[in-house]
Amino acid sequence: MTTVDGVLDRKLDRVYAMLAADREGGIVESEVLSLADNLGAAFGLPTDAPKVSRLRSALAELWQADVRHMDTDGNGLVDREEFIVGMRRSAAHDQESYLRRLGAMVDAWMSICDADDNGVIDQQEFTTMYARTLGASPADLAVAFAKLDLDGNGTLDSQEIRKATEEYYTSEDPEAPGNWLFGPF
Ligand SMILES: [Ca+2]
Ligand SMILES: [Ca+2]
Ligand SMILES: [Ca+2]
Repeated sequence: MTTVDGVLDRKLDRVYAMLAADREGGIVESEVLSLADNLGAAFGLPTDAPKVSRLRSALAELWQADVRHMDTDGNGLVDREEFIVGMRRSAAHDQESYLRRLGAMVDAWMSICDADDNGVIDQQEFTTMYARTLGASPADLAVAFAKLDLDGNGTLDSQEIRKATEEYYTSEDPEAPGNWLFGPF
């Protein structure tokens, strides 16, 4: 039994919870892909919108390359423990391509969030995303946004997002700003 106590384990556990939605017992491909539709819907986008399709493709690649191999007991579901162990194994096996796949997913996620299409995420877009998808409070999200906005210019650009993605999925540092990528940590 893997215990969820380290910083990285806690973060992976949160990703698991997002992917698992309300399903008991583990995650399946259709549910992972439906995350794209759900996020799009939060921004009023139809399921065939290009931004939604892009996120669905990135999630499908992540499923094919990483997640589907994690069902080690072969019961057709990737449960919490299989997911956390599997993500750590993917990172150890080939961190560069693992981070490339995660980066593509996070970029697609953020492009849905970039409602005014100016290429960066402002605080209002960030707050809208997580208030609608995670139900986080605006005050907590303001703190998260300030952590991720490394140069303090009021927007998150692709470099800041990429750095946060790398930290989120690899760092054990409890103070890493990237820990806040998916809202309050
Ligand atoms: Ca399983
Ligand atoms: Ca924007
Ligand atoms: Ca910035």
